[in-house]
Amino acid sequence: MQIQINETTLELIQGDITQQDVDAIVNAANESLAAGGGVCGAIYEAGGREIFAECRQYYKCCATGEAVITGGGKLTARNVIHAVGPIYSGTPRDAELLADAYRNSLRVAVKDKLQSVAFPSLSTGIYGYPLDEAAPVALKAVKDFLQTQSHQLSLVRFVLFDDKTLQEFENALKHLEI
Ligand code: AR6
Repeated sequence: MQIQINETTLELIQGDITQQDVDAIVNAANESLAAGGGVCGAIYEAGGREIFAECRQYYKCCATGEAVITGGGKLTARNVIHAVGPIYSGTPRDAELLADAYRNSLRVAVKDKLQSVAFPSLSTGIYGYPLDEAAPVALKAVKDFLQTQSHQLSLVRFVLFDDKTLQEFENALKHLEI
């Protein structure tokens, strides 16, 4: 499923984030930028430890809602943007921090003049954010960024791992006000 927002295609697909041929994939990182499970573990496996060594070399940590960029190691993607989503707490702050993580990832991409970025569903795995709450926040944050910021992005893709995640995002995209 995809929609067009001015010059940018916003696309939802089911798949593995590590296999994407884009300028940057986004890692669902933790504040210490250490390798972990989920998306992080898959990036470590497919892209190699140098991605995380570069994290340690250039950045000590990354606060929740923020994002930093490294090279893509052995991945097809040229770069990895490490974004830290919130650990779900059930408070209104969750949605602000989740939106920040998406917005700041796109800001980093724009700063480096990247044209294509692929996101996983941040925070909805180990960090426990309910999918039906996270999907509309994620899509609105990206849509608002694309509509209000100056950028050169031609593609923003969400790569959703399983049927349920894809369905929640498709549902949220249908209800997104453009
Ligand atoms: N491609 C796309 N999506 C994936 C993949 C993949 N290869 N693998 C898992 N997902 P998570 P979080 C989905 O747990 O909740 C790490 O240890 C997964 O099904 O990766 O932000 C970090 O180091 C879920 O829908 O990220 C942090 O400590 C979504 O990606 C912590 O987990 C996010 O799941 C971050 O937790």
